[in-house]
Amino acid sequence: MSTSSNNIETLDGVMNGLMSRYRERVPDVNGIIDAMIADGVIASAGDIENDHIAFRTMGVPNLGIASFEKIFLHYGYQKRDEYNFIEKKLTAYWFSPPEPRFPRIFVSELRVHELSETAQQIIRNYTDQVTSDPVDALDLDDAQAVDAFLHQPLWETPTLADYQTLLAESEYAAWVIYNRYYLNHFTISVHNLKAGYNTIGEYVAFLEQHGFKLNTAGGKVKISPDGDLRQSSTVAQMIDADFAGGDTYRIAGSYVEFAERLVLPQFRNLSPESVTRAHRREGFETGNADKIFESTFTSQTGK
Ligand code: OOG
Ligand code: NI
Repeated sequence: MSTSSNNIETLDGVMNGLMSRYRERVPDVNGIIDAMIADGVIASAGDIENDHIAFRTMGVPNLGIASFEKIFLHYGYQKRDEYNFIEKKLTAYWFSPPEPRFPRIFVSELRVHELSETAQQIIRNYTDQVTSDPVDALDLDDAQAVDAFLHQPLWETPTLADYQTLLAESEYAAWVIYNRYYLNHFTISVHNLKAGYNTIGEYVAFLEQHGFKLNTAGGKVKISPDGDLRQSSTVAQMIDADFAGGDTYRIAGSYVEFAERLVLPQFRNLSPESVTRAHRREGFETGNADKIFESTFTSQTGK
């Protein structure tokens, strides 16, 4: 039994757990926060608006978006638009939050059945260990249980050979087989920062002055065709991964994203103080996202 106010409390707990593991895994997060504090952009991390967070999933029975989404639908998130990435063989949706203080969520899924037989077999070797939807067995009203679930192995630790075979065919597949439901990125809302930092161009200049390495796929700033959603991201940070059989290898972990959502044309006459999230460009953009995925790809991490 749960009331919606309980759900919001549980969601707070789940988000805090996700963000604390993410900050440990991705040193750029604290690095960027510290640089913003040093430059007087914010007083503390709490001043940052989190535009969205993102997760990656394997599209196989009992897993994928159909399983994963049950967690956040339970807390009042609503499923919104679908996006298709033909070459990367991915499907994604975004979910709008129950209250504007929570981030949007972007969840993608690998269409495993479109991969080669070899890659499918490798993936199924691991994911077939999941014989029922694990979210159905989870007490979604228990924030600690959900936090543990999001950071626990869903299948056996892969071998380095399997990781490398997957990497050669689908970098996304390799990322998920090792990193599972670890937070892929959080996103700093740039448009609500102080003047001088509140456009993506100015913000990217600030990041580069401080030495952060940016994803250059499709250019450092990805711009939607309507011009109103502008995104940049860091290159994923490398982690020392322990593989089955004792091999260790440096692989891509998670990254940080930056988004500027412009005020929609019909609201551009509003005074700046009266502009809210509802007046700005919503959702995501396939062309932008396609390049942001590459933040974890060797073409970017190996630069
Ligand atoms: C997600 C890439 C897309 C966005 O904001 O469009 C994305 C991922 O790398 O899993 O984050
Ligand atoms: Ni994103």
